[in-house]
Amino acid sequence: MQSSSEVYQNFVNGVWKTALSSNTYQTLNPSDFESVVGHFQKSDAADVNEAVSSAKTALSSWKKVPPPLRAQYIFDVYFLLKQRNAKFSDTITLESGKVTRDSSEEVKRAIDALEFASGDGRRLKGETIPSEHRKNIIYTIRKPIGVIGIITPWNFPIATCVWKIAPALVCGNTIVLKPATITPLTAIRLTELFEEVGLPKGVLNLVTGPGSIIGEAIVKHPDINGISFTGSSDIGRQVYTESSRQFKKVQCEMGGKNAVIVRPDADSALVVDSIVKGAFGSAGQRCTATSRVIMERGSREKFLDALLGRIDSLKVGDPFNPRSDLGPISHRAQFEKILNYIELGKKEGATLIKGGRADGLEHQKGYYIKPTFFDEVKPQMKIAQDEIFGPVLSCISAESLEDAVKISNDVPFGFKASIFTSDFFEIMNAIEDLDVGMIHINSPTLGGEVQAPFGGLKASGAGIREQGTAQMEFFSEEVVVQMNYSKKN
Ligand code: UN1
Repeated sequence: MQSSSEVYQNFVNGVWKTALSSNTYQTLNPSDFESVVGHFQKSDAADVNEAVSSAKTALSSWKKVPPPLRAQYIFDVYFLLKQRNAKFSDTITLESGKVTRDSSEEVKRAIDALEFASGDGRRLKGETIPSEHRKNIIYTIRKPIGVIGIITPWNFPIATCVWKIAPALVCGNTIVLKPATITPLTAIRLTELFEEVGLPKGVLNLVTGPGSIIGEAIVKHPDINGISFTGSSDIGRQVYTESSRQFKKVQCEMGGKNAVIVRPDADSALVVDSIVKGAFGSAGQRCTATSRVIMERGSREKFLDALLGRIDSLKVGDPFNPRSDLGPISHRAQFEKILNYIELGKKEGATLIKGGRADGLEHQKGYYIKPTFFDEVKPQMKIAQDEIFGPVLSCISAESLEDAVKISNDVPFGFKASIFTSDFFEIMNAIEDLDVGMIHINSPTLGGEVQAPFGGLKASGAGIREQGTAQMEFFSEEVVVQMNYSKKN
């Protein structure tokens, strides 16, 4: 693949411009790390200050635009993105390494999020509440929070941007967006769509650069009133702590260590298909990925052979090749982290059945890792406790449903869990006892639908959920009005 010498800019106050320092950095194609995707602004706190002041100025008129008219811009972007799905999907594949099937599924998710949020312009409702006083009425209205800092991850370069930006704008906020350092191009292309539909200047600003500098500058900035963050639990903790210290409204969507519990009666084909999708889709780089499978020893024969056979049939390779099931890992640091975990798993005494670094010719210039399967994993091993964020699946044995639920719960994370069975009583008990934000019955741990709230418990999520009706709750403040029309107190 050819290197690009194109230089991309920040978007501040409706203008594409270079960082004040004039510094840039480059990103690399993860399936061919000798080729440059583009050159991006290496912004610092001064650029963040400028973007925040532009967003602050734009806020006073943007918040007066009636919500259904604000939502019209979202609707217009929805139409553009629908037409350009394939182009966006290619950009995602180029900079993140996701196979095109996964990329276009992600774009579809962004389209759904735009559709859902644009309807919210006509539904930004409050409520009326009876008063204990005669001739008094209480009602609530929804006001914007103000300037929102949006910080997004590299594994979902468009969907996470969209499902934060769209409701934030409908609620009347203005935005400073900081996309992931290694996948800024998709966010730039998305910002161009908002420019194309004529979003007023200063309402959406974008700055690119290192999280340690501009992410921190955004979180600390006194004129930023709310933060919506998606990323690791380690960074999320810092974002949450600093934001709370300043009484900013904050939501953090973070890591997972999601388990699939397979009961002896489960349908084998469904189990295998769901685990393979969950563990190896997007090369396991999703907070909703399946990283543990928990089953009873007596069930192993029924499921394991079929599962290992399916894993063998997965093709690792060029993410633009429609036959590839797994593309490369998105960047070097993540690639090395995953390989280190594979080494650690062996040292901890787990049995590596298959996987590790891919070694074919076509893999030489990319960060490719084969679907990796560890057997005989003990629940307290690091590979069963830490979020690896790669195509690594651990198989853990349980004695009973109760034991399986306990193992599923006994990790720092609480994003998702799946259970496969047709037994009504087991299903109901699992739903009651699983400590996660999202539970799947007979379906993979992956994903979510934009009209449902999305997020986890414990180290997986903090603050009000994203998506669903929760998104309007997060991106607006509910203000109470009490009116007395009795002419006395
Ligand atoms: C999904 O897995 O369907 O970081 C979406 C993540 C999430 C987005 C996940 N914020 O993986």
